[in-house]
Amino acid sequence: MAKSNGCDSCNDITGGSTIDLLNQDLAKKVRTAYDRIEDRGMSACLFGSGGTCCRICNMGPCQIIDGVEAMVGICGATADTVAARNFARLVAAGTAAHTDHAREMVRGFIATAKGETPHEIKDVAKLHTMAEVFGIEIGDRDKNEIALELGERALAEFGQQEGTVTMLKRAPEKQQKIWKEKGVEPRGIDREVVEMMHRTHMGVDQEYKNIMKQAARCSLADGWGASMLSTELTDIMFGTPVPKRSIIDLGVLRADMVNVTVHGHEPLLAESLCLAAEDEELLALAKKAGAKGINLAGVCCTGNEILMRRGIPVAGSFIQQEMVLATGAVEAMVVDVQCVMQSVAQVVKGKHTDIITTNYRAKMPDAIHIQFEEDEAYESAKKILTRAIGNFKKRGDFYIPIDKKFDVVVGFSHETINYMLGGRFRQSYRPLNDNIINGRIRGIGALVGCEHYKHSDDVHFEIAKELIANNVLVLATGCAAQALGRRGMLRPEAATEYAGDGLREVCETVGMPPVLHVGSCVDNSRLLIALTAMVKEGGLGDDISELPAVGSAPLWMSEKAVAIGQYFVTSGAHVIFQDLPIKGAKKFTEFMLNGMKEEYGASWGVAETKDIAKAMIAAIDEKREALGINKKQERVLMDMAMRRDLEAGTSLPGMGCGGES
Ligand code: NFS
Ligand code: SF4
Repeated sequence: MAKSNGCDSCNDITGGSTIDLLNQDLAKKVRTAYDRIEDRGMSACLFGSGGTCCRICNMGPCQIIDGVEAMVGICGATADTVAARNFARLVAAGTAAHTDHAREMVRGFIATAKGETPHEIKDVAKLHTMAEVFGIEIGDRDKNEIALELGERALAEFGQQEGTVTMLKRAPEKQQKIWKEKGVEPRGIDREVVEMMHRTHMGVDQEYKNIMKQAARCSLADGWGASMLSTELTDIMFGTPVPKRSIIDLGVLRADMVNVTVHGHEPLLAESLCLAAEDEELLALAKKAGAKGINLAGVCCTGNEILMRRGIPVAGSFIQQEMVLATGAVEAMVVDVQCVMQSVAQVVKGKHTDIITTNYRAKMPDAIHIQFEEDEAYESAKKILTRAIGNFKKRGDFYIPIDKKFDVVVGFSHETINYMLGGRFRQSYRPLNDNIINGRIRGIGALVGCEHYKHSDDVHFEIAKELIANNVLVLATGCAAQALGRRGMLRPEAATEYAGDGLREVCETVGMPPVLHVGSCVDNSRLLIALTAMVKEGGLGDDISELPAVGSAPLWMSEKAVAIGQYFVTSGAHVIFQDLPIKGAKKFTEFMLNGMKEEYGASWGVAETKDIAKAMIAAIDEKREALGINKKQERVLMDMAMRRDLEAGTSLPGMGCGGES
């Protein structure tokens, strides 16, 4: 990490504790992605970043220059075709990642319903809601029986060949009509990924709009299919998130405990580790090794999953995964799938830390593998923790930053938002819609997705600051949410410090932060449900495209972020990224940035990070204008009835408890 001082990004890193760590000798020896970016010393290939490099057949690779006749592909493919194919393949890969994650969660759910895991069906109310969505009889049936039927129906959606994915019908009716008319309703989840890969094979679909039609269908199979199944069934099994206080910071590692970080995405293993970390036998073993106990901490989206549901602290986000290990204080980093850098196994060379892979799909050189079996979940978890405890005595020099920890309040599932804003006795989105209509809240801005080493770490913070100062309520997921947590934006106090008058008034009355942590990346499906609830509540138009709501993944890096962006656009929500690999193809770019609007009521947008907040606010104002609610209003104080309604939601179960465990 020698470059911690030279590079823009590192100078801004987060809450002070990363800088603090980087200044320690032991961390200076570690090479990170920042160093690798500097060492590469070359800028990205223009064809690759413009979307016009094709290597899908062996006559290529072909680098296409739009408008130059001699520079089409050997097969004659144009820039528009190639860029659309490449983009569509990003959507397919992102969808595949969410899909495979979701499939594992559904399989775990079925095993749980059969009593084969240490978990149980926790949220019976949500089980019943989902049973209704799937048309499953509830009556006085046992919860496990209903869950088993739901699980099997859900699993069948992956391989379904005809019909439509069930949860599409949760969308606003107008939205559903648009999808039907355009012929983009997903038939089955896996089918749409396979068809996307087929259509982008050499010599198949050669019309960029038609390619993007399948990309739209594929992305809906992610958002309203796989991701939504994953979120809902995981909630039923592990509990729907309610507000919890916790911490997101490197400093959550403990000097006197066995530190085990969970990194990846599928929370089945992490939940088992949470249970096993309280096992008497293991605690005795830890004590014998000289530790006070076992300290679990999250990284990336597994971190988000157990943060949201259990209040377990997060040690670091995507860009911090190497730094978490650079502390020298981690006995084991347990990884499963997605967003795990190959470098983590190199960072721990010469340290006592084990990198433990747990999923047969994702092995790493220089790591050890302990396969996680869901029917032996507890035993697998114990095996992993036993290994970590064995490492504690071998810990050498370490450094855990201790200052600048911000508390975070997390757990803003759709249900929590409903409850919190609607009040205990009248759960609804009415007060939210009313506050948008009366202008206290200007609109909704979703900040989602990854972090990126090529950009400064305060990008999310600066965007959120500008949004909330302009009374835009921010909903955050993924690593973006963690970045905001590190900067103190997930505290109720942030409303007083940063929010505009209207938003501040609402936040202070309810006691909520101006930036709500909604969950992991698969939990972007919660945003679809929240937006739908706003439409159904009335007063803000008939479909998602009329809502003053806009999304951005300012620092996207993974294909999953593109799949997410695509399903939001196809669902009617405008989405702004900092760049997209499309600019080498003129007609295709025009279609993505404008043409899609005619089809789905929303399009992609591109803006430099410093302009993203402005672009988001402009998009919100455009919707407010169209709804006729953009009048500049006098600030109206809430009347007593309204205040009572809002206050009814303040004392939530779980609020203020949880925390460091
Ligand atoms: Ni989302 Fe979450 Fe993070 Fe990006 Fe990776 S962990 S699934 S893909 S980097 S937000
Ligand atoms: Fe080149 Fe066409 Fe083959 Fe792509 S499909 S690599 S453009 S020949």
